[in-house]
Amino acid sequence: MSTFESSGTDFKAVRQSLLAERRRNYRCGNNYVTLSSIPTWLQHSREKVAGAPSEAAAVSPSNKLADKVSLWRGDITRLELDAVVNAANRSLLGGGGVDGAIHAAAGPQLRAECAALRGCDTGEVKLTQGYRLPARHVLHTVGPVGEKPDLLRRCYAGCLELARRHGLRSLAFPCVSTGVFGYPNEAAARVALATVRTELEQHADELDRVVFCLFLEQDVKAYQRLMPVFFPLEDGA
Ligand code: AR6
Repeated sequence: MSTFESSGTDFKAVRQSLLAERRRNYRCGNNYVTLSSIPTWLQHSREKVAGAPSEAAAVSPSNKLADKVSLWRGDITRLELDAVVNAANRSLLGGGGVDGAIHAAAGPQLRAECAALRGCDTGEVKLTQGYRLPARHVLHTVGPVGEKPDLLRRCYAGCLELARRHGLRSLAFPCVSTGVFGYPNEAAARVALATVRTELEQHADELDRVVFCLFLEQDVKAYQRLMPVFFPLEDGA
């Protein structure tokens, strides 16, 4: 019998009580969304009747990878994941859009931690705690202004790499750069999906789920159309 077992500590009960304590402090109250309530692309595709794809798949089919990604529409500050990504600016001191929403929900401790980080260059990523967010951590990345695919790719790949280095297995991306920073929506969606696909091909076992958090109707339409291109299923959906 191990020391842990012989100590009689019920680790599951301890974890549950710590989670209950954290949940009491969420800014969104009981309005949080758990990972298990978000269907994966594989689950979603099996439930709906697939229409004819408008574009050929860019990669080979993989149900395993399609079971690691999700589309979810709504406010990223409600997601109870290991991390959410913030589309920040180089000061890291907050702003409008999703950045403003994340800072408002996390509370002033987030700004204090960000202030100590001394900014972030475009294409780079920095990690903080999530404070009053349901997400335990925030990955702050600074997207490019306008259409600059290499920089946007670095944002997505950098977030996934930093997440893996810290053992964060579930994360959500907003549509980085497509708001105030003016990156065209569909072009940005292609970079996001292609980059996440490549990272998952190499590190699938280190990540449980990547959620594309969509806010605007035009992004919902673009991602729904492009998911079969970058995450095609083995049965042809
Ligand atoms: N949850 C999820 N997505 C959201 C939310 C939300 N609560 N709010 C907005 N979005 P933007 P950027 C979507 O402008 O283009 C800030 O001032 C939004 O509809 O937030 O990278 C920063 O401080 C859009 O689809 O980020 C920077 O100065 C997406 O998030 C600058 O804006 C990104 O839009 C960064 O600009």
